[in-house]
Amino acid sequence: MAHEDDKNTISRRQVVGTAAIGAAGIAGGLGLGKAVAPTPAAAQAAPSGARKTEVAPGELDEYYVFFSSGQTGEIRIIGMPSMRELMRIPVFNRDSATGWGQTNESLKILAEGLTQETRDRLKGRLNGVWQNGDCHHPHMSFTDGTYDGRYIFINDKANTRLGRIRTDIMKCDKIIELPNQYTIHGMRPQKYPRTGYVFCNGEYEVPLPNDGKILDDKTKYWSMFSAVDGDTMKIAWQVIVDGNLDNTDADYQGKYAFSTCYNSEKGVTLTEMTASETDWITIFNLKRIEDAVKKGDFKEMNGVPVIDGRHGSPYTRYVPIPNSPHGINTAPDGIHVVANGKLSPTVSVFDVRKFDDLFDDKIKPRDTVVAEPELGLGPLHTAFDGKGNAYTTLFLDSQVCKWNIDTAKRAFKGEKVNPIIQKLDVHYQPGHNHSSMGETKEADGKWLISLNKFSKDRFLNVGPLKPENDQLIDISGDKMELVHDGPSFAEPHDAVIVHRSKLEGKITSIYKRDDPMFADAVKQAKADGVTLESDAKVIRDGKKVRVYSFSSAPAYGLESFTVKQGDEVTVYITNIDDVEDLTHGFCIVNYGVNMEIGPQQTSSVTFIADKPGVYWYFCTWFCHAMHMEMRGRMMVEPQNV
Ligand code: RUQ
Ligand code: CUA
Repeated sequence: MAHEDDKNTISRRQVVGTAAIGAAGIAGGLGLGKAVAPTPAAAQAAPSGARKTEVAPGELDEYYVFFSSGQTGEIRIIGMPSMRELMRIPVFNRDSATGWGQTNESLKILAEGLTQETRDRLKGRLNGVWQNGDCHHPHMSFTDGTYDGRYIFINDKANTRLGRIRTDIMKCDKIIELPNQYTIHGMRPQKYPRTGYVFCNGEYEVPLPNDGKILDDKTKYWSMFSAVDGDTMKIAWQVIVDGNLDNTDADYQGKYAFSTCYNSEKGVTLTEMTASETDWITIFNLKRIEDAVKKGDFKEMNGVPVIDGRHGSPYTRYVPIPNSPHGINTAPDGIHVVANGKLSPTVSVFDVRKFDDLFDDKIKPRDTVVAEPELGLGPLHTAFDGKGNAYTTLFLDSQVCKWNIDTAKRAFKGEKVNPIIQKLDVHYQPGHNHSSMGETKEADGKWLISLNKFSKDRFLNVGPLKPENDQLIDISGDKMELVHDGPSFAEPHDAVIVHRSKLEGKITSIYKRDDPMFADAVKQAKADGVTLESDAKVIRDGKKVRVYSFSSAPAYGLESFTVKQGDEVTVYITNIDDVEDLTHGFCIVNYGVNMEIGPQQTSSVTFIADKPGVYWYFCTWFCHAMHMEMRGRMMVEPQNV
């Protein structure tokens, strides 16, 4: 097979180096137990840095940072450079404050994109929706190579879902579960001409269909690459690949997407997965795949056109690179793509312009590699400053390495030059990093965040579970300078840094009454002859009771309502306050109910009135001097009265 031959063209130096690192890394448990001690000089960079991060009271930050939150399942918005947390957006989690995962509006979003199979599995339990998620990669939608301020996308590795956040209200509005795939790890939106596709990597290999008929025969396990239409949030097509898929990125030409593979062996144990000295990146030819869908060169699986992209197919190419690559990042120059070696101390730099020739079989896969600098131990992700420099996290070395792409290319051709410019200690063990506007063609070279997996001694001790440490680094000068330590709860994997100009004028403070988020409530009210903004009444429909109320600080439209034990009660509250920052809540004591109702929003929740008695409901958002008095009674009559 073609790729076998290509492996031999990787230089012996790299292979030997890779072997040593791979063995040492695994033997040392990937070095987790032994953090490299920080150099005191680097650790003491804070005083001069503190002023750079200062955003005076009342002043606004220059950037929005959208952080994923790993197994917490939400998105967090942080202002930069102050690193103040501004908001949390629940997506795959259940949220006590906002009622996400409990209100009818959020349950609809959480449930409607699930596959029929999952919906059947969840019928009658867990509110019909998954309660957990694992968010890794938040990314904004693009137009013409830069952020367009429409959406934020986020993957759920745990339950194979893709979520979308509307930036006008900063709430999740769509979630889709991908069929034929188990996990979404790498996720990136198409950069050009626009998003367009959102690419989703299936990391774990499984038998397809995964119905229990094949269990332990790993030769029949496959990974899937998926393209979701970011506008409709429907799946467009999938590609079956050899090996597995870790991280992914797209080009600035709209022609290719590419993913790293760390398990080309298709092993199922650590030893098997790391057996080979080389793995590969997989390149996807979007035009050819679209043509195949049109021509019908696919198999339909669960309603999705699935294309065969294994070795020998016209739709993909596999480029062998050293051991178990992880992150893959396209440079803002639109030309270079960096795959990060993880178990190899190298990163591999590709020239996307060569991919055309590769697909036309005019060159060999390894001919697309234009540099392969050795940077240090455990390279995981690379960010860019738009000035030709790259910043790679070194997990095992606990450092960020700044290096020059052009110098690396010259060194690859044999010139005696050193691409490495500076190594900065970070604390400790960085995974992702991200530079300001760095994944767009408008990378501005001002800031870098290093998302460190371990904080150890950097903060007051809070017990066995420590925060992570997201460190802010000033990269505007010749030297990187560490300026801020930022603790964070489980477990931001990644973040994107968006200049505030990309969102200016796009974010609203007051809901529009025709917002699709609560269109169902509006429809139901209309059917019931109720005006949500002014009516306060109870409508009985057999054992179903619909309670319509509004809220206006500091009172609810209904001072009390009465239902019968066993009724299925739906409460609709419309916040008629038309004032910025005047959110109300609705919580029923000992009924486990709470929700957020923003200005001009309608929220609803459904529950069974299972216990008779008097239950006060109250407002949970401090809205008025008489917020404490903003309450009323739900009276539940016993069944046999
Ligand atoms: S991965 S630490 Cu889930 Cu983005 Cu690299
Ligand atoms: Cu309304 Cu507090």
